[in-house]
Amino acid sequence: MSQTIQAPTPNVNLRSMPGSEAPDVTVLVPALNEEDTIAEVVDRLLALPITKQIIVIDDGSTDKTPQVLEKYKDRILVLTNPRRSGKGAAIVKALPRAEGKVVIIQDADLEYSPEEIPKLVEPIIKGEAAVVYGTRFSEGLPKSMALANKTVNVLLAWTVRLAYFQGITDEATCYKAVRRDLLLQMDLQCKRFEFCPEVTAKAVRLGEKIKEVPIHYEARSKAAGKKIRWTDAPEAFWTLLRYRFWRAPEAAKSKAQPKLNGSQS
Ligand SMILES: Nc1nc2c(ncn2[C@@H]2O[C@H](COP(=O)(O)OP(=O)(O)OP(=O)(O)O)[C@@H](O)[C@H]2O)c(=O)[nH]1
Ligand SMILES: [Mg+2]
Repeated sequence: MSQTIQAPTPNVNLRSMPGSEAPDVTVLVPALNEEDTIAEVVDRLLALPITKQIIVIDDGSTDKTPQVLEKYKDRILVLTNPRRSGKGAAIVKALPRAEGKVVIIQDADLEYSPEEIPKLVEPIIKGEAAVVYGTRFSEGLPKSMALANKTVNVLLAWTVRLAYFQGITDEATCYKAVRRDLLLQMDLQCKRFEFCPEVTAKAVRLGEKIKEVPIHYEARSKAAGKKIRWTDAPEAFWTLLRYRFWRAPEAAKSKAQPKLNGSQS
């Protein structure tokens, strides 16, 4: 969290500018009461050396998050909900506005470092993968992560291995990069933190292999603003099992969409 912030560069490929081309990446930033970190998150995203569109979804924050976002409105898209609807619902709301070839989620709390985004989206832009997850567990369990979270994360990864035959190590990572057309094809129904297992389940059921890339992770505590609760864990397992053993209608569709380095724009 103490990384140097580079000077923001203009977001030259933001699609709102007439005549500009589609950005490579859309970064979706769900934010609920993140006044301490949202400015640094946006600054570091703006500084990334990739063509990107940044969409922040503020869900009726009652702290200074809306005021902080005000000064970025010429460079990013800010969507505002009058009241809290959940991380998943916020992402679903923003998806129709996403114009990047790849969509990635960036939490607004700096547990994840925005500078890692280029290496996560690269395999998708090159057409080598459609779904890339940043894994926090490539070198064991992060020391900063609470024991309960470690346990749930390990069990979630094992559920995916056993039920979906995908050898991933980190199912619940925030850093999920997905080709936009594939994400739209999933017709996501999530409201809260079950965004993660729904994407995992539907990606596999749509025939994709999830590629993992190692990332750094610095966990924050509940006192520092973490909103996810242990009560979100049963929902995550249930979502994985539901989409595995009860047929997801979207998963029946064929993989009709071309790869990025095909005709996709
Ligand atoms: N828009 C919106 N964002 C939310 C909501 N709840 C949480 N968030 C945001 O979602 C991100 C993740 O929330 P955290 O509380 O840090 O939970 P986490 O354990 O990091 O969750 P995951 O990233 O899903 O593993 C943060 O940027 C929050 O501000 C919500 O109801 N609406
Ligand atoms: Mg977080």
